[in-house]
Amino acid sequence: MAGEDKLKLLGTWASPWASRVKLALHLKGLSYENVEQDLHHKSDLLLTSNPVHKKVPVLIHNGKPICESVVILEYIDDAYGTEGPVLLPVDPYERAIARFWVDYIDSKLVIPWKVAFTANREEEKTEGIKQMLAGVKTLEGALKECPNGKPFFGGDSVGYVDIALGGLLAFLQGTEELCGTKLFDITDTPLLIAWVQSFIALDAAKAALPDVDKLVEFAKIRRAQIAASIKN
Ligand SMILES: N[C@@H](CCC(=O)N[C@@H](CS)C(=O)NCC(=O)O)C(=O)O
Repeated sequence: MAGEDKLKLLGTWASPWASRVKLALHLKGLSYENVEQDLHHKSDLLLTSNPVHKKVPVLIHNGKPICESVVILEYIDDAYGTEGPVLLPVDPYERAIARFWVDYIDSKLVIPWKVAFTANREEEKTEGIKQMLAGVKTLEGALKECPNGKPFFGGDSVGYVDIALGGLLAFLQGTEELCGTKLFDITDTPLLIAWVQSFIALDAAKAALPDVDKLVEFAKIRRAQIAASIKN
């Protein structure tokens, strides 16, 4: 894959889904061009690369676009299997289990997170947080099932589930700050607390994840914009 191999990422700094892709690229040690997108004025490159959803992230590999963060993660693993760590388990059953948990993260954590992170109404925020706390507790159970107390869902090293959750990490921490609720708690989720510490210590996480304070400021502005658009 060396030589003329070219990777271009269309993303935004405040996208948890783009963060997933960045994490995978850094973990694999792949160099890429990061092309920051303005989602209020979508570029022709974004519109032609993702004509169906018109969303980031899009990974363009030698001119060919791949869309949807989890599809991109699997593509990176398929296309660069021999470079860096393998993200998805090799065993078909283990692969299926990893895919199950990524789907769980996207449906049971991401959807209520969007509500909690952007809602202006207190009841909406509370409901979003309640659902997230339930989701986080279930993930704690999943981590407990991992053999021999390994630090990551992927075992000794970071895998597909870790990247899917890790891409959200700064956003979950920002939500804790914005909503004044601890999502990861030493009593209820001690394994996830340890997971967070192991994850943020990774060079890939340092390179790929956005600054939490910057995200919180960004979310406050977004909330104000949403509130103003509801009033008008
Ligand atoms: N399911 C998609 C979600 C991507 C997504 O929602 N991207 C947002 C940015 S965080 C976006 O591009 N929004 C622009 C829009 O909705 O017009 C994935 O996993 O890649």
